[in-house]
Amino acid sequence: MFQQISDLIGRYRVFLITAHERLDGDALGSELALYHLLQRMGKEATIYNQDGTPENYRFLEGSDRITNELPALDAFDAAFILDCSELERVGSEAEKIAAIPRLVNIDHHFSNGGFSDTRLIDPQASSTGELICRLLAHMGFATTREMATCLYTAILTDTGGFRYANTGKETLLAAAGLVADGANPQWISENVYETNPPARIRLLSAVLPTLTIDEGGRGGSLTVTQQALKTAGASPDHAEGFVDFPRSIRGVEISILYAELPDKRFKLSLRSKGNVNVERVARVFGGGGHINAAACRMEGKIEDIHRRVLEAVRTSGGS
Ligand SMILES: [Mn+2]
Repeated sequence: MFQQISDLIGRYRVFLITAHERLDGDALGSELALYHLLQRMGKEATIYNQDGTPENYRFLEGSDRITNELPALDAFDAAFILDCSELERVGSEAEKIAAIPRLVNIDHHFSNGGFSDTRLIDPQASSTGELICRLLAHMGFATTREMATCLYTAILTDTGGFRYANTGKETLLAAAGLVADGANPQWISENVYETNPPARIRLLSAVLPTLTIDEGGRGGSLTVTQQALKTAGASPDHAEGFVDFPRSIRGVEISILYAELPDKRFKLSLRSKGNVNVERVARVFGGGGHINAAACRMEGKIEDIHRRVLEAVRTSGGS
């Protein structure tokens, strides 16, 4: 796998790099590390993402050169599709990107079915960033400080700050290698985790009083209303990650974030711990997702919605 990818990089010249919609640190860090590698090898590389780069990742070198407008695709020899288990994950331009003559998929999701001929897939890896580290080692290419910073960010964020079950010995060794190559853990963590805009914290303070704890302490929820957004001078993006607050409470296994949409409907984000399946709960209301993370949309008054969701948790959630 490594050799195939390294041969392909050697043989061709113009590369597209892309990743999934709703970007995270792994997607961006992996894209930018690969971008820096290709540039240093004298190749032409363009990063295209459907969605914009979240503010807290704009410290990564090269992030200002990412485009959100699909470039003319006939110029590309090959495309790297990073951190995607399916090609569709890149967003609405997936079909056009699929027409690039060679696709290379680097990914670590369990559900990856192998949509490209050339691929590097290992569900045991913590992150796509960790796989790029292995690729660099195989190619014998020195990791520069900027590449190390991007890859450390990828691994840091996909392991939830080295806390999740995917944090293993290999992960920590890879991270240690990146620190040796110039990544600064404290500076990176500060940029990723401690650069909240004040509006986000104002929104949090408006939202925390809506906390509910139900089902004998197993279920927790928060509600973001349009009014709260207005009061805090915040945008819906600022509530990203709020669903983790109820989930962080001792004993809570299912966490729900209700976000009111301008059309009065609610967008639900559901998270769970361990074997508790929130995908089945979301499916009851026409949504979907994974065992531990799912979403759906519902209409009605928040009290009624909450009651219906708890009922669904009782009948279809749980382990
Ligand atoms: Mn990832």
